[in-house]
Amino acid sequence: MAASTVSKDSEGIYTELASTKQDGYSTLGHTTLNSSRAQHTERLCKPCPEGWEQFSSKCYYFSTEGKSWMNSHRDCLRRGADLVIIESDEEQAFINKYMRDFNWIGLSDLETERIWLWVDGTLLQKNDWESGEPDNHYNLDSVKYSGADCAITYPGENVWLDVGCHLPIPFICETDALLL
Ligand SMILES: [Ca+2]
Ligand SMILES: [Ca+2]
Repeated sequence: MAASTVSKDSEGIYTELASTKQDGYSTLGHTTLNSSRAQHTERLCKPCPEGWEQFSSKCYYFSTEGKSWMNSHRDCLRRGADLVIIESDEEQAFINKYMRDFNWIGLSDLETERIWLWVDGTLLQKNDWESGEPDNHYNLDSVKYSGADCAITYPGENVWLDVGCHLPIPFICETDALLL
């Protein structure tokens, strides 16, 4: 009889503990899961990071600071992006809406003169050069310099120029948007 009582008591205590634990885990589990889901959903609902603009399935960052083409390229890479690759009139029109002045784009003939490559290594096909450009020259303070291997754009049509890569100019980064 004594053994049976102990057994019942033990069982009773064990059951009670297990039930408390289950409730505790259950509550904790739901709370954690729900708040984690809420945060996840909030992040995914914004296709572009704070301070970036969306066009189609891409996000664009318009710098306010001027840097050399190479440092602009590095800056974009650090942001998980690269300098913008302009593939359509629609994309150029979108960029024009946000661009205030000259901006670097991801186009250069640094490797081989007159062979214009985008930063992803593709050869320039459709182009938007200003009349007479690219001419491997640029003007600065009314002086004409030779050696222009990096491309800039400004708002409008036929708006690309080749200028000296070292000039401190604002830039545009582009990366994929988070789309569901
Ligand atoms: Ca050149
Ligand atoms: Ca030029």
